[in-house]
Amino acid sequence: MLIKVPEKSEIKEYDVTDEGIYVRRRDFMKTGAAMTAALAIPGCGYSEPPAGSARRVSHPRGQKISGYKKTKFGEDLKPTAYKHVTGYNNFYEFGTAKSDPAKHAHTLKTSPWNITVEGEVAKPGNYQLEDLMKKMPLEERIYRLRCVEAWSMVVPWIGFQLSELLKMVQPTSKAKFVEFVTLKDTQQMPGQNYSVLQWPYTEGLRIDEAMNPLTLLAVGVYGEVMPKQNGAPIRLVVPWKYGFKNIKSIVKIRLVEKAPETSWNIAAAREYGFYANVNPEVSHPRWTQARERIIGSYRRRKTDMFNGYADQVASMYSGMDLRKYF
Ligand SMILES: Nc1nc2c(c(=O)[nH]1)N[C@H]1C(S)=C(S)[C@@H](COP(=O)(O)O)O[C@H]1N2
Ligand SMILES: [Mo]
Repeated sequence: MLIKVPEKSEIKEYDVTDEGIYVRRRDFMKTGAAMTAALAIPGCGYSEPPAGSARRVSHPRGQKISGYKKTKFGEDLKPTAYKHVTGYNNFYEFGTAKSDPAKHAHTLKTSPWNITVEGEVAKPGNYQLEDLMKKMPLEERIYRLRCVEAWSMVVPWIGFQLSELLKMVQPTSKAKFVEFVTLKDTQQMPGQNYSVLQWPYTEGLRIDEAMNPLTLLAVGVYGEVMPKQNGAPIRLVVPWKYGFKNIKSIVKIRLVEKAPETSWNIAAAREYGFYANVNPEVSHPRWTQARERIIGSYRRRKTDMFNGYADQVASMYSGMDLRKYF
C-alpha cells in the first residue's frame, strides 16, 4: 500500500526496526485517508512495517495434530517465530492490514468443512475434510514463503501432497488446469463486503504444477491445526510461487481445460501474472523483486530463483519466456 510515511521519510525499509517508528506508522495507517488509499491500490505492499503487532493480539495456541510424518524438507531452514507466522498475515477477507486476520478471523467456522471437487475428473464429489485427512498421508514440511510484496518467512506446514487428492479423483485427459476457490460468506468473512478483490478469492495452477510433489494442501502449522488467519481449515502451499497463489480456506477444486481467472490477476493483470513464479530478475512494476525483508529479523536477503526450489520445478518451464509468462 504505497503510503508515504509522513515523518522520517529518509528511513529505508530495512531501517524500520524501532518500535516507536513502527507504532507511529500504524497510527497513520489507521486514518481514513490511509485506509482509502490502501483499499484503492491493489497489490498492497511495501510500506507495511515488519511484524510486531502480534504482541498486541493474543494467539491462543491451537489443537495439536497427531500422526504426521517429519520430513527432510527445509531441515536446514530456521522457521519464522510462531507469533509472526500467525500475526503477520495477508487474508483480505478479514481486512487489508497485516494484523487484521489474527484479530478478525475468529468469525470463520471451520467445522464441519466440505470441499467440492468437480469438473474434468472421473470421480467428482463432495468431501468432508475430516474424512479426507484420514485418507491422506500427513507430513510436516518446512518451506520458504515469499510474498510478492518482497518479504519472506519460513513456515513449518503440515499437510499432504495435492497430487494425492488429484490421483484419487482421477483427472480426465482434458484437465489442463486446476482452479481453487475460497469460501464466500460475508457473515463469516466481513472483508468480502469491500470490493478490494473480486470474491470469492480464486487461484489456479497448471496441472503439472498441481501434481508437482512440492505442492501441498496444508491443514496445520507448527504441529497444530491451521490457525484461522492462516487459511483454516485447508489452504494451498506452492513454495516456488509468490504468496498470493497460496489460496486459503478452500471450498472448491475444479479441474478445467482452460486457465482459470484468478483474483489478483483480475485486479491488476500487469502486476500479478497467472504463473507468479518467484523471480528476482522480473521486477514488479512498482518495486524490485531482487531482495526480500525477512520477517522477524532486521535483515534482508537476496531472493532466489523459484524461491530456492529451482531444482524441483525449473524443468516445468523450460522453453518458456518467464518475462512474458510472469
Ligand atoms: N483467500 C485468500 N487467500 C490468500 C490471501 C487472501 O487475501 N485471501 N492472501 C494471499 C497472500 S498475498 C499471501 S502472502 C498468503 C499469506 O499466507 P499467510 O498469512 O499464511 O502467511 O496468503 C495468500 N492466500
Ligand atoms: Mo502476498
